[in-house]
Amino acid sequence: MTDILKIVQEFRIKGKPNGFEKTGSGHINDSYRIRISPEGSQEYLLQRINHHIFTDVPLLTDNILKVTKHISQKIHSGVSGVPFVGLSLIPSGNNIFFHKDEDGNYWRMFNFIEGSRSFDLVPGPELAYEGGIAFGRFLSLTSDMDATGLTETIKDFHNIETRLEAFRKVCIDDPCNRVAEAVKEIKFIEARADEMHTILSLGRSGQIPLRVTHNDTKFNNILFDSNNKAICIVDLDTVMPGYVHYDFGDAIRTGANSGAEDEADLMKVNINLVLFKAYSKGFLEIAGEFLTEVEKAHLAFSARFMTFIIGLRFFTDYLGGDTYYKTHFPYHNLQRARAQLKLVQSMEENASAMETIISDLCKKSN
Ligand code: GN1
Ligand code: MG
Repeated sequence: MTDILKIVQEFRIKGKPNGFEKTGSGHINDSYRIRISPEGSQEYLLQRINHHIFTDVPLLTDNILKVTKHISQKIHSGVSGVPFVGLSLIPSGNNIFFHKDEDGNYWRMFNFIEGSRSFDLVPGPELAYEGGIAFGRFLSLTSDMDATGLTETIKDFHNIETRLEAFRKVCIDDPCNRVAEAVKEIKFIEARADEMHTILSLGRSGQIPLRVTHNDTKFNNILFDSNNKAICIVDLDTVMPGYVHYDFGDAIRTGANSGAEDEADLMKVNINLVLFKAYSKGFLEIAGEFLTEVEKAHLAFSARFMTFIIGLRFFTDYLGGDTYYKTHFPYHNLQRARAQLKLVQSMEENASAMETIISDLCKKSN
């Protein structure tokens, strides 16, 4: 077992580490909250980076440094309306902001944001609205960064072409003999595959701009204070060039779902239009000022697109033998995929209502 407190010593922290606990519900990295004495001292968040997924840790670190420095500078220069508490990487002994241990694992450390909490399921429209403001502001804060100055930490992350290719390949290879029992899901995916190229086509033809996007805007990546005000956006591993639709869509997938991401009872999985409207309202109050008409016109669709592509990825991982996402029980990825595909279906049934909500909000923000 890794000696967590020994790893902590590799970083330049203030105070003495005196305990830790595992925290967070991410599917990729492992996170530990590090307690520091004397009591009341700044605590830290230690993370083991999954280097099988983020294969170039120095480049990943460089991206995060660029983004956190950019946001901190804005906070310190008092840009109005910035509610964010700065997240910063803690230097390691050799000043490179990560540590590689004897077993080849990579570790990094952030300041722990005291008194904050996050929500896997959104409790109500007030929080959804706050979340929309937070991700709108993240986009606005990074809008003057040069997108080409950041590297793609995972190549083709939301590229539907390569995601479908990987899916079709695993359907043919069928390494775990799981295809025969998954015909219904395969048909569901193939029936929608063409439509799901929309965002990529708009980008390739220059109709929507590349921006600095977060790309993993799960609602639980927003930290709230005890007054339910959003104070920080975390999980910056995939901040890189992307389209606004990736961020808006993924936030709706998780922030306006009436069920959990891996809900087993599909009856519980539906798009919640009240939460959808509240999130969209907050988001457009900020981002409505700088998004183009073409970008706005595809926001409602992007929720369906991102739900589809994440469902496709869970399903591909299931068919391939569960090698990418952490799973907590057998068939977990299949259960996640089914819940996502059910949410796609619910969004299809509510597509015109979602379009109307967005176009009404856009009229107001004009
Ligand atoms: C992963 O970091 P985490 O576990 O929240 C994944 C996202 C998916 C998400 C689905 C690097 O995010 O793309 O949307 O799971 N991150 C990576 O819950 O693949
Ligand atoms: Mg993540």
